This record gives sequence, C-alpha cells and structure tokens, in this order.
Amino acid sequence: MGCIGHPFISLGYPTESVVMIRSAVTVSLVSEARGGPFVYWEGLEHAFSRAKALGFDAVEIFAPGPDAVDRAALHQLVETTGLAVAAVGTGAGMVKHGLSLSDPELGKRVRAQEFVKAMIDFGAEFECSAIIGSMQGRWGAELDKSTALGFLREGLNDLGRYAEEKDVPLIYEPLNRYETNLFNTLADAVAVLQELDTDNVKLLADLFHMNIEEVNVADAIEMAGAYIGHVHFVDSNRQAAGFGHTDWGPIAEAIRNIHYAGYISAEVFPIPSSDAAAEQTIKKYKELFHD
Ligand code: LER
Ligand code: MN
Repeated sequence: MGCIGHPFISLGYPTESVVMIRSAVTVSLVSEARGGPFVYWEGLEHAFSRAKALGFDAVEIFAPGPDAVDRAALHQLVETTGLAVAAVGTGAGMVKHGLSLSDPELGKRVRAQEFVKAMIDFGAEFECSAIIGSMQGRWGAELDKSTALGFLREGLNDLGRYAEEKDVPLIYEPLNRYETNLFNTLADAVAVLQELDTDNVKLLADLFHMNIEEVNVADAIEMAGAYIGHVHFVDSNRQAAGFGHTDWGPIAEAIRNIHYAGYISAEVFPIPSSDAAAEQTIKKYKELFHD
C-alpha cells in the first residue's frame, strides 16, 4: 500500500467512511545524525524486518540523499514485507551539505531546491511525500526575517507544485524554537500555506515540537485540521509515546476528530533500545487508534 492511496474505506453509505490512520516507524541511514530521534539505525532491511515483525504498516526513511538508497532493493523490501514507505526526510541536505531553502546565497538556495526535488522524485517512486524540516533554515545576522520568510515561501511554492506533478503532497514541518526561528506553531504555518499558490503543501504535526510551542496540542491539531498530512508520534521527552508525560487522550481524540488519514510515525530516540521504543510505540498506537 502506498502512503497516499485510498485513505478511506467506504462503508457503503454516501456520507460515512472509516478513516485509515496507519502506523510507521523511522529509520536513519545518516551517520552524521547519530544520536538523533530515529528508532532504527541498522539499515533498511533490518528496519523493514523489525517493523513487519512488530506489526507496523510502514517505514519512514531518513536517507543521506536521493542516490543513497538502492531503489530496486527497496522495492523488493516493500514487496516482500507488504509494508509501505511512509515518507522520506530531506534533512540530510542540511546535516550533510549545509543547504537550506532560506540560505542568503542564491546558489545554495538553488542547490537546496535541487536536493529536495530529487528527494521528492525518490519519495514519489514509492508513492510517498518528502518532508521539509531542517531544510527550511532560519533567519539571522546575514538575513533579515522577512527576506528569509520570502525565500521559504518561494521554496514551498516551487517544490509544492513540483510534488503535485509527481502526484504526491509535499510535507512542511514547523519545528521548535531551538531548531528554527521561522515558524514554530501549526497556526503560523497554516497562515503561510494559505498564502501559497498551491494547496499541495501539507503540515507535519510533530508532537514533540508541538509540546514545546503550542498552548494546547489538541486544540492546535483541531485548528489545523485538513492541513495536516503527517504526524510524528512522540512523547514530551522525545521518547516513544507513553514513555513521557504527554496526555494522550485529548490528542488522539483531536486526530480522530479531524478525520486524519495519514501516518502516525514514530520519530523518537531509541531508548532504552530500538526494539523497546518500537514495541512501546505500536502498543500505544493500537491503544489510541485501533482498539
Ligand atoms: C527535527 O527536529 C525533526 O523533527 C525532523 O522531523 C526534521 O526532519
Ligand atoms: Mn519531526
């Protein structure tokens, strides 16, 4: 199953449907990101096999770049496990190459766009979206805020339209204040999406960033509603859901209320181990969304 295909199962009634929320777990293939909030680190085969054994629907991939993954081998993994690719992260463009969509230098912004476009192509081959998180960049001494925001808007417009040609949404992720000074809340990000020339850019609700920035996480989810296209499922301390102090009831209710039909993807530290974090995630996921 691809990540954006047929999210609703019809019950035969014209106005009723069951929303297909699906589970995913992250794998990082980026050595520079060691110590970061990704569940699996031992390659795609290992991640797909563990995800399959634990009952996940999909794997979200943080790759060093568009050419770093053997695509034939990945197609084979998708086929043999029956799992999907939930999304592909683009953060390696920043972590490995120092690129961002709001860089003061035109040449670097162009390279950032080229990197993301190639990642969109990679994701589209597996029917899923690319995520723009740290690639959004930040403003600072060399670049004032409104110019940086203009660059980001330009990037989201171009890349959102590019993704549309490939039949996949583009996912934009507001981050907490320690990672970007552009947009930190879903409401601010929704306002930006409303100004774009395309409606193909959706938001990533990362519940860790939201725990830091939102007045009320559940209310923010309800407000952003149909703009949300992906969820990072993570507790207050960036560990697996249930290992921190997040109050999950109202958040799960908000996700159901907006008829969310995408992935609930664990982007968490592998604490106390990758498998323990994944097992806790799928247990909490079933408790909140599927029992
Ligand atoms: C970074 O903090 C994050 O949440 C990632 O999803 C960004 O790529
Ligand atoms: Mn995230």
